[in-house]
Amino acid sequence: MADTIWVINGPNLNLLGEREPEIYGHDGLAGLKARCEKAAAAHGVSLRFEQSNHEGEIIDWLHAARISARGIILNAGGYTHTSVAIHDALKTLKVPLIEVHLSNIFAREEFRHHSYISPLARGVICGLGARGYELAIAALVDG
Ligand code: CA2
Repeated sequence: MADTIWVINGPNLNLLGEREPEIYGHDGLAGLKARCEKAAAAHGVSLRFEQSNHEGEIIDWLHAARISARGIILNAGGYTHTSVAIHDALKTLKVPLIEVHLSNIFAREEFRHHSYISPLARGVICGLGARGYELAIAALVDG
């Protein structure tokens, strides 16, 4: 478990590849998962990759990972900009957190510029698409 990196994806990311490819790219969630698994294997760590449209399920995964994971990569989707409940769960983490977004949230609407996640993250990567997840895995392995 201490060698497991959790990748947690929030609402609507199950629709990746189906709409707005100019923002989110052409790859679907399965392709993103495959890239993360390949990166984790190359670094000798195991990976748990999840997606949910439900805030409580995301919080349950954060609780499950909060002490024993190698680290957590979180793309909370739209909850990034709204969720005090996810912010509160992140406050209890004993392991490093990296916030990732496929798109550059600062080049988009003003309401995407604020994140309830960023103050609790070791680092934030946005605008690099799936590459951002691979970089986050490398950063967690580096420690
Ligand atoms: O850029 C990101 O990764 C986001 O976290 C994606 C969220 C958005 O609310 C954040 O501001 C930035 C939305 C994910 C929606 O994903 C879709 C994928 C395909 C089609 C429609 C939505």
